[in-house]
Amino acid sequence: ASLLPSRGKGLGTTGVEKLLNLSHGPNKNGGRTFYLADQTSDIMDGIFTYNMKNTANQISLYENTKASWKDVKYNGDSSSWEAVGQGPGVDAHKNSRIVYDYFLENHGRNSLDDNGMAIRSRVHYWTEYNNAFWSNGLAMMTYGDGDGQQFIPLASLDVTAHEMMHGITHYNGGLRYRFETGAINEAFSDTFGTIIDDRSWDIGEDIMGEAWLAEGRTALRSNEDPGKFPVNERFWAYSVDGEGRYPSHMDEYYFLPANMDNGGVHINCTILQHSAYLVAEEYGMGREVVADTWYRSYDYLHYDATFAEFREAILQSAIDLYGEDSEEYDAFLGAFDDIGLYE
Ligand code: ASN
Ligand code: ZN
Repeated sequence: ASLLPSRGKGLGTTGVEKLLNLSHGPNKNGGRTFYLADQTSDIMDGIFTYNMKNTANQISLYENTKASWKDVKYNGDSSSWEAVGQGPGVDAHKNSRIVYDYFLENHGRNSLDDNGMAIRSRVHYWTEYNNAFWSNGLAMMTYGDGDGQQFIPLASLDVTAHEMMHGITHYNGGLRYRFETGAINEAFSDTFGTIIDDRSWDIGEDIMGEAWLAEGRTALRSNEDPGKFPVNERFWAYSVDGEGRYPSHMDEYYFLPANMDNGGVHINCTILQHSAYLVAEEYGMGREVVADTWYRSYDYLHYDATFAEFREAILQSAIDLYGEDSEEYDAFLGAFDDIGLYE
């Protein structure tokens, strides 16, 4: 029997109540089962969230059923999803819809591929898993629950937007996940993550675990002041001053080998996203100017783009949108000077 749409509500990981778009259908006990399946948009295929039940392989979860894993959405016995363990599902499901709506309303983009593709997320991945990721091959997002020390469940709005942006980058031609190009890829994800979750310019303020909070790590990365947080200790020796802080200027670029964070993709990205912060706040152009210009710059990038080519792509996009004599163009130019990125 096909499922019917319904509304529900739930509590996210940090205890915030959220309205949800669900589906429901009859179950074999004569009652109803509710699913994290949002099929309320007639121009896209739907938003579906899956429960990995702390395993790493969803196929094995359903091998005794006739269903393909894609058919087995996260289910609950009520339209109210308020149990503690349901928080990651609630967050991933709701935040996917917020990010989908953001791109549709602000950039006229219909889902990750701009063709209405289904948005799928898996939560409760593995055990104590301290990460979240987008997979090009699976074409979906995956979220761990964290180990409680470094991270708590990772499906916050900024992280969800970050991961979905990896999907958008992929369907826009991709940016090879290595060295400078990979750092551009990461900078797109962090910049849109913080623009869509507009409470701050930090990434990950809702996912930090006890031990890291106790060390003053109130977020994972900052666009405003990258140096306020440390990079992974393994990379400290590669920092110019040995102090292992995230960089905000080309003079602080980390020259890491390919087998260390793909050449520093999650480190050197903060140089570029700091320029986004500067344009929005110090030059006073606001988040929308940054978002529109960065989004347009995909048109000028290619799979192996360098930082210098990224700079050109942004400046050309600013000319397209605002003209060469505009304060917006001057702001991007000034911010690139500020981070030491020249042609
Ligand atoms: N959280 C990381 C990211 O989205 C995972 C990874 O390194 N692929 O970039
Ligand atoms: Zn990323």
